[in-house]
Amino acid sequence: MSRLIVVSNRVSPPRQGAANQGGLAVALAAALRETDGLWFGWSGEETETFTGAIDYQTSQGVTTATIDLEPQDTEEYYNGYANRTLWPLFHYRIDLAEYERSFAGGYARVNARFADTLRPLIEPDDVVWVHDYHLIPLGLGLRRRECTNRIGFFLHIPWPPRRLLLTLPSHMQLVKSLFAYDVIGFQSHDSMEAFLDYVRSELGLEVDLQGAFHVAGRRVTAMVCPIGIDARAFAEVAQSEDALTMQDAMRKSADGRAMIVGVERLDYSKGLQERFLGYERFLASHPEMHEQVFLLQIAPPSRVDVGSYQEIRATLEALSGRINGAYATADWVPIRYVNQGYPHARLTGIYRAARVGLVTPLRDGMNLVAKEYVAAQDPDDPGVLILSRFAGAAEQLREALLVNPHSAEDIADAIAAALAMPLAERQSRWRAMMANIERQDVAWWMHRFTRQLAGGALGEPIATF
Ligand code: GDG
Repeated sequence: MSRLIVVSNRVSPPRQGAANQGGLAVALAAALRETDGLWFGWSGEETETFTGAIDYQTSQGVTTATIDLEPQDTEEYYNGYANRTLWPLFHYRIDLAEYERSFAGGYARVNARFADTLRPLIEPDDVVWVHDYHLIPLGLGLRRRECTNRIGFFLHIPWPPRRLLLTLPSHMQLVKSLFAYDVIGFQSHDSMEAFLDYVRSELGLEVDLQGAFHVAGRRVTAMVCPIGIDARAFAEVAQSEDALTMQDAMRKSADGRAMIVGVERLDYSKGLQERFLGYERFLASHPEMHEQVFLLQIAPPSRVDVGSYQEIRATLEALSGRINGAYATADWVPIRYVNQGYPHARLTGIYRAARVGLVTPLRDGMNLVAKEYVAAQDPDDPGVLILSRFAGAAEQLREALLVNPHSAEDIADAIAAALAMPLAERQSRWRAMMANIERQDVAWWMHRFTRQLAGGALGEPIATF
């Protein structure tokens, strides 16, 4: 088996007390351990002048190699091109996308720094797996440094429609740089089709039935590879003491009222504003449900240096204040809006105590919260998942109540339907979703991608299409 080198903007080495670890980090750590591999990325630290010095650390059998970046890199590459240009554009928000040459320059510079530092670490039989929108040109950078290894790329966020991508000044350069990879993985058919549409329409390339095309004498394969969670570990944590204590505390605090839960980083792509408006509509059209229900929205702040994130925070504060002001009574607050994060096990207990999981991103590559909510449920008395049809997860979780997150009425109707859903229907929907989540878990995702990257067959098709 070849040695695996994983490259991502940030690395998350395994920590003591794996309960707090994300499923992705755990799955990658397993593969890295198995192949004696390496995880390469930015340390998250700044240095005045870039040196390319590599900090190696080994923790629980996984070796990480990280580099520090300059403050200007952080500003132009990370806060700039990654989070002010590509993130909004790829989430269909060209109104928020900032096209600055300095950002594009910083992105190219940091990707070249990654390539310079990483290249000497790659040995002839290694397989390299690059992650996410921060590092799209890295594969090309490695090829230019005479790297002939198998190199794959996985995009965690959506790929935007061609007509939106055309607004990016250097769109063609960005797309062509992807052709340096042997395999390009997407979360959903929707994303892969958008990418292939560009490849066909803008570049006139022919794509075969396997999603492969030939360019400059090389074969490039696009594939759908939806990421999953560590479903078994998640269900176990959901029954841990910490989780059950939290579930119990939430039940007591709910005092007989049905809890609806939302959990996400505070990000405009997650549709929080639209969700609050949908819930407000539900309250307006269902006076009989007042004091019977409440929404717990957990939204830890993220990317606080970016202006659009400060704005969405202010908007949500105003909106939750307005809704609570209009509907609250002496002993009932309709929205509990919380800006802090919770440890993993306690979060799982919160999912389990919630009658409804409300997951309504306007666009999302996959959305793991939807899968986590389902995996945490009590099989005998499961809650109902309301899911945006614009999350990648909607291609797999067909038995959720699928909604258009832009429609307040759609959200309001789905909340009413979820709260009224009979036990037998909740159970049968839950079983179907859970079967999918267990089968196509994070290990399945990793093997599907690495098998394709190693040149093997794709294995079982993706279920429920
Ligand atoms: C990107 C793509 C894709 C959140 N609050 C707390 C907490 N979380 C955890 C959740 C979940 C994770 O963060 C969020 O994952 P998502 O998938 O929902 O969203 P992004 O962060 O936007 O991730 C996305 C993903 O990459 C993977 O490919 O699915 O589409 O945008 O695991 O549980 N965890 C804890 N406390 C919190 O308060 N412990």
